Amino acid sequence: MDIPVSIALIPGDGAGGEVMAEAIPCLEWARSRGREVELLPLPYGAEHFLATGETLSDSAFADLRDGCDAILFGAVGDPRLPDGRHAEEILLRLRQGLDLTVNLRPCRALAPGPGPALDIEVFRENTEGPYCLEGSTEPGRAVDLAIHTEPAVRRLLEAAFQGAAARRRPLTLAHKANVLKHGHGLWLRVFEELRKAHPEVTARAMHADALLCALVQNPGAFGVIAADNYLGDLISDLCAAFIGGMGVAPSISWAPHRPFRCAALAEPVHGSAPDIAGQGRANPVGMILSTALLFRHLGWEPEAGALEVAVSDALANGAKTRDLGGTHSTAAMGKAIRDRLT
Ligand code: GGG
Repeated sequence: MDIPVSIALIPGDGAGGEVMAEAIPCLEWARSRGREVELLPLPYGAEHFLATGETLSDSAFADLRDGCDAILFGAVGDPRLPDGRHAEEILLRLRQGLDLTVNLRPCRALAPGPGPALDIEVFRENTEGPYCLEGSTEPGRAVDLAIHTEPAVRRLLEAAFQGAAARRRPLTLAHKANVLKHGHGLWLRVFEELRKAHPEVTARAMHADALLCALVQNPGAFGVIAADNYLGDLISDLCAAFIGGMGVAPSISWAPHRPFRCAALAEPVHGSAPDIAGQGRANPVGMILSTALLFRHLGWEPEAGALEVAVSDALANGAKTRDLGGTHSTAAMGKAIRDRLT
């Protein structure tokens, strides 16, 4: 018998809980097909912090790091906690503490449409850049440090080159090395080295501003885009708009060098959406497609593909939440997708 895969479930805040409720039956469906999986629901988020004072304690982090194989995450962010500290101490700590360098945000047309089929994968570095949380606020002056280290840059770019080679897609590096000479200079140097080592990949580097302009004008011309944490965040959010918005955009982060047992975290791109949370209006597609990415990461390709087909088929047959112009509730959308799983 296989050793069960242990997956921690952290719904987090707001709409995170509602979309997680639609992902859990997909995990149970995989189990019903013989996948050995153990689910570990965990309470971390605003409600837990307000009740206990705990965001993610050192021992809770260590339990996750050493005791599970992957995390399925909803969203963090709560208007009652406007400084966002709990979000940093939970989500950024998991991304950085588990060294989840590679954040993949695929962006594919979900249902057939009139235009050219969109098929972009953004590889975003996930632990460094200006999101390293180092800086200061002084009277009249504020500093956010952006740190880029060669091992993380190299891991991200290696993954992007491998992704581009596997899917025979062109690779574009987004950078601003004309201004950010040190950090993005490092990105350009490593990119150039890997470009020579991967002659099978058509690869080019572009200034991010020119790239964004070209992306809006002709998204079909792009395949894989690699970027640092900040640019990757923004570029992938723009890409999400091409396929229906943040509600449908999935992501998975992983540590290719596997420093710990827990080496992956899948989550929708969207946040906790406090404006619609608790109303059954959140779109579960981003969360369910993130679950599919997790299945693929675990080597469960048949289940990953079936889930993606079920989402496309549900959308193509008119099942849509309000953000896509439909009337389905979160639960009805989740059911429409699950009904297509055999
Ligand atoms: N699943 C991604 C996530 O939770 N990101 C955090 C975030 O964007 N929080 C802001 C918010 O929820 O408004």
